[in-house]
Amino acid sequence: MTKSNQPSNKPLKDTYLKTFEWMLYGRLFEDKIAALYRAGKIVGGVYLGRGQEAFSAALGAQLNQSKGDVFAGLIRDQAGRMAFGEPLIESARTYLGSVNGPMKGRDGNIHRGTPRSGMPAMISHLGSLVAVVNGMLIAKRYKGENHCVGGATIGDGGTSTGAFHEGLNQAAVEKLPLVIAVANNQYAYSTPECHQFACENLVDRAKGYGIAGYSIDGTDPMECVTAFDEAIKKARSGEGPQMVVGKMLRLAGHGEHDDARYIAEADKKDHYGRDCVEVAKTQVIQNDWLNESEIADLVKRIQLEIEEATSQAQSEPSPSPVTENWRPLASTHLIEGQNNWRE
Ligand SMILES: Cc1ncc(C[n+]2csc(CCOP(=O)(O)OP(=O)(O)O)c2C)c(N)n1
Ligand SMILES: [Mg+2]
Repeated sequence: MTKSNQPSNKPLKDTYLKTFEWMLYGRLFEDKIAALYRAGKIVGGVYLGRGQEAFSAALGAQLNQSKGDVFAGLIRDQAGRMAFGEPLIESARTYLGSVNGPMKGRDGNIHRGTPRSGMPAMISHLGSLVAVVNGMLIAKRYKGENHCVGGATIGDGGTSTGAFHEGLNQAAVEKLPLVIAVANNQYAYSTPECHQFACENLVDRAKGYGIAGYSIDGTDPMECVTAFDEAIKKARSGEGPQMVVGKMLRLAGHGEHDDARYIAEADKKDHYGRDCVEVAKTQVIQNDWLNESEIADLVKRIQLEIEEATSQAQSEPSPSPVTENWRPLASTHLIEGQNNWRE
């Protein structure tokens, strides 16, 4: 972290281990999904959060669904979604087009959501989700629910959109409890960061909005846990929006259809090219929180759960082209008196 923004509190072992576990879930589930995609079993696109699990899970794991918090993730946030509370089976059902999934088999990858449990469905138009989270937080404020925090993620490229600017400005003016997590993975598809922004560090923008900013190493899970701990606490206590900028490298293509040959070898060998999951394993061992065989057992247990969830989702039916009404999910029950929306 930059010195002026050094977090004052030490990460709790429990929070770290919870984050580590969700990082593993995210990584191992996406490895399986990528394999199924290459095997032709997934119809939609597949976009991985490889290399960003620490940043994503540290936010999702420290937001609290039962306190009314909100988590709005994007395409690199499998780990964060699971950490926030999305059941593994629902992720599997969405990718595999099961009619039993939250999107009833209509989505195919990452536009899933359960707004009433604090997770708005992802909007692909980058920056737009910030205003959605603002709206959810303003609604909670009107209802007197004053201690909820909204976490929203965005990539380096997404911070250049008008919607991002408008959303951040509104959050700042309204002093909303928004934690905006900017994952600077140095590329927006194939566009490198030197063609994205001219400021030295994206956190410099926080000053312009009049909000708090943190600049952290997104490949360091310990730093991710401590920074989001502090940012969430400050947002919850009424200090207004908090911008956490994490630097890392996207360790995959933009999607699994992209071989990312444009990423320079020098970037891969750089400090930020390291794998946060490997860093986390080293940190848990160094702290004597888990040993290698305990980590191996954890990996095995998670892999087994993933195999069960993906097998179950594959055994479930797709939506029927004949009997499915194909109306928007949010209005289907209003039109037909059915409660098709899960929440
Ligand atoms: C407003 C808008 N413009 C363009 C796109 C197309 N698009 C989808 S992902 C992407 C790259 C995003 O880069 P970044 O924000 O850095 O996120 P990353 O993919 O690196 O996680 C682009 C340009 C979009 N979805 N929305
Ligand atoms: Mg990017």
